[in-house]
Amino acid sequence: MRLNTQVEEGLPDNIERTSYARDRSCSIVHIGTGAFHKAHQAVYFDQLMDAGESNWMIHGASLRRTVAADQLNPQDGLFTLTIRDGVHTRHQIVRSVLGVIDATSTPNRLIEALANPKTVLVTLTITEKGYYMDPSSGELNKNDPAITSDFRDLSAPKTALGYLVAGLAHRRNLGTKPFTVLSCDNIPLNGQRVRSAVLQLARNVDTSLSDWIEEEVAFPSSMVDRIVPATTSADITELESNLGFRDEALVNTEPFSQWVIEDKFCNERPPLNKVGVQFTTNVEPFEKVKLRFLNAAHSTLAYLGSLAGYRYVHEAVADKCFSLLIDKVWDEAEVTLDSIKNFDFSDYRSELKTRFANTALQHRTEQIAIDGSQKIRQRLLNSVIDRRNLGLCSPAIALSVAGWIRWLFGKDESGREYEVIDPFADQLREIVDTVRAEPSSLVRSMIAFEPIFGTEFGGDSNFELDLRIALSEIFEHGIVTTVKRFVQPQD
Ligand code: CS2
Repeated sequence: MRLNTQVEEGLPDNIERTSYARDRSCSIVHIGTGAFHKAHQAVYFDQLMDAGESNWMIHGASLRRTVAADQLNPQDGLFTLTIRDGVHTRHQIVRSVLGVIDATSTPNRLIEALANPKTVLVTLTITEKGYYMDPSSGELNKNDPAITSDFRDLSAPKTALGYLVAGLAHRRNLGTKPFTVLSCDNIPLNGQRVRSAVLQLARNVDTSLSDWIEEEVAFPSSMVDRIVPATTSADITELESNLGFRDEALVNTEPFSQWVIEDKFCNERPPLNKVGVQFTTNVEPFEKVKLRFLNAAHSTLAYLGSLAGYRYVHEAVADKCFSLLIDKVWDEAEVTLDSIKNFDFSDYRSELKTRFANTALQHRTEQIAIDGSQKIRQRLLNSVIDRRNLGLCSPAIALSVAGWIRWLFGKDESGREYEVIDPFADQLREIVDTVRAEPSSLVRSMIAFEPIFGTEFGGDSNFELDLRIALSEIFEHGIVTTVKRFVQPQD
């Protein structure tokens, strides 16, 4: 029995769910209907409608794969959110997604939804690489085939950026107010970045369109936070045997959830403050804290932890030496952060440790390791740059970055091979294959890879030295001993 509206109506009361009538219109188009969206934005809008606000249903859309549509459409958009704190498990049916537009087969349907005057907000979770930007400079990668295709023709766009421009162009032609574009990805100043990319694409279509977008469209930045491990088939089977229905769109998450949004909308603003979302004039301090603490630690555990044989985040942080390493990475990051009113760094750090230790989440280190080239700049390298400006070096962060470089070898210390999933996998692999395990040349060649490192690290002999020391130690003694010696140098 597969979850759908009829099945949901017959579910016992102990399965939590909202009770508003779902036959209301959609004001939101969400591009990138994956697990994160389902466990985060979809839940906030579900609660918002349950709190009496109308018309905040979501049209999901996916651009690359049919999975989201295959999972959600036969279920009338319904899915179960399983929230695990390590002791208790709660199941909640989320009802705010109307269905998913499969743009791989029906691009026009997505353009129509974007052009529809009822759509007031377009949210995005397309992951870092979905923005086609150079991680170091934030510049649009105009040579990428998907972007060159969108530059040529926007009748069936290849990228989310292309869809935004196509949708906005229709609205302008029809005299319809534009929608707000709200990025929900882990990129610094995500609003400004998506705005600049959209303007570059639009300028190519027609400069009067880009002028209109520049004047009329709001691109607030936002900081999103909730840990959402990929769902496994075992999770789906377990839910079916516990609750009696099958849910192909199931997602698992933790109790924690946070969303901070820059208060800048050009069309109706959902009153999300009613359900715990914070609107602010400046998201940047929140973004930095999250990227440089939570995500920096995640990436550290992903590469070093996974290479050391830890499959899950909770296993890696249970290792005292890895936990101490995270403290050192955080100590280095903390001096680069602006203070936030009513926000205590040490409380946040200890809350993060508790979140990471959640054994019920089963958050795979290899899941976080994906697309490192798109992540390490904002999570790790930007702290190094800020510290250097303060006259400080960053040995703990260098060890974390060395873990990423070691990860690019595609084989761990026990000889197990794995795939390095990354848009730059081929180029990075070439660097690794050329210089192999010779730390000095390897570090120099990596630092010269401008899409990630920019030009800022070429003359930084301190960082280069720290990286070289860390890599040499890893090659000579292995990950576990290197981490141990780093956190307990006296041993
Ligand atoms: C993780 C994030 O996969 C990753 O790169 O670091 O998805 C992380 O779980 C979220 O940002 C938490 O909010």
